[in-house]
Amino acid sequence: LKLLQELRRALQRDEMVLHYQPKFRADGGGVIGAEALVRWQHPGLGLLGPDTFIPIAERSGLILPLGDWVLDQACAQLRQWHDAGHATWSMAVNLSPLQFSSTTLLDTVKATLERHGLAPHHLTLEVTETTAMQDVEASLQILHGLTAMGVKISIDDFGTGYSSLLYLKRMPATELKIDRAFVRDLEDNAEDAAIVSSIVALGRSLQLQIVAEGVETAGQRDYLNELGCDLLQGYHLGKPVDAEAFLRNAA
Ligand code: G
Ligand code: G
Ligand code: MN
Ligand code: NA
Repeated sequence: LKLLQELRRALQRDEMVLHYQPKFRADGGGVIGAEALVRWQHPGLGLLGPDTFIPIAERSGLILPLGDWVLDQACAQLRQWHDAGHATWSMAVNLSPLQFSSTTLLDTVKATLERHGLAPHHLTLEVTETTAMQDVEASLQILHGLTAMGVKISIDDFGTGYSSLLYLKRMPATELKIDRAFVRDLEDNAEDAAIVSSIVALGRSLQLQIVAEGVETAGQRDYLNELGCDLLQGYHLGKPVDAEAFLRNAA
C-alpha cells in the first residue's frame, strides 16, 4: 500500500527513468534501435525494476499515466537520437493489458508521434501474446487502428502464450519476439532449437520479422543467426542502460 502511494507521487517527483536496450541485426550488422524499459529511482530503495511496480501500477490503473509518460519520454529520446544523426533508429515501447485496451490509446500514440515529429514506422509497440489474446476481436480492432497509422506491432514473449495460428494469421503484426525461455538452452537442447526454427519458418510465411531476446552468449548469437532470426537482443549484445550510455555504446 505504501509503495502504491509512493508510486502515485513518483511521476510528479520525476523519479521514473527509462533505460534502453539495443536491438541488433542478427547478421552482424549494427544497432537498429532500442527497447525502452522503465525503472523507478526510488528515494529510499534505489533503482527498482519494472517487476516490482508494474503489477501494482496495472492493478491500480496508474499504468495509464505511467504508460503515457513512458511513451512520451521514449519518443522524446528517439527525436534526440534522430537529430544527433541516428535517423534510422526505431524505438520499441511495451504496452500492458490495460494500456492496450484503453480507449485513448490510438489518440495518445498519434498525438505523441506528432508532438515529437516522428514518423509512425519508427515506433514499435510490444504487446505480449497473452495480452493480445484477452479479447481477440477487440484486440484486432486496436491492432488494425495502430497499423493503419503506420505504427509497428511486435508480439512479445512469443511461444509462451496460447495464440492460435489462425489468430496469428489475422493479426496485423510486424514482428515476432521469441521468448528468452527458448534461447537459454538453445545450444544443448535440440527441442528448443527446433522450436526456434519453426517460429522462424512460421514468421517467414506470415512475413513477420523475427527477433530473439535473451541472447547471453556468442554461441547463441551465431546459432540464432544461422536459424534465420532477423534481429537479436540480449545481455551479450547490450544490456539496458541509460540514454547517455546507450549513445556512447552505439557510437
Ligand atoms: O526491464 P526488465 O527486463 O526488468 O523488464 C521486465 C518486464 O517489465 C518485461 O516484461 C517488460 O516488458 C516490462 N516492462 C518494462 N518496461 C515497461 C514499460 O514501460 N511498460 C510496461 N507495460 N511494461 C514494461
Ligand atoms: O518481456 P520483455 O521482453 O519486455 O522483457 C524485457 C526484459 O528482459 C527486461 O527486464 C530486460 O532487462 C530483460 N533482458 C534483456 N536481455 C536479457 C538477457 O540477455 N537475459 C535475461 N535474462 N534478461 C534479459
Ligand atoms: Mn518487450
Ligand atoms: Na519478452
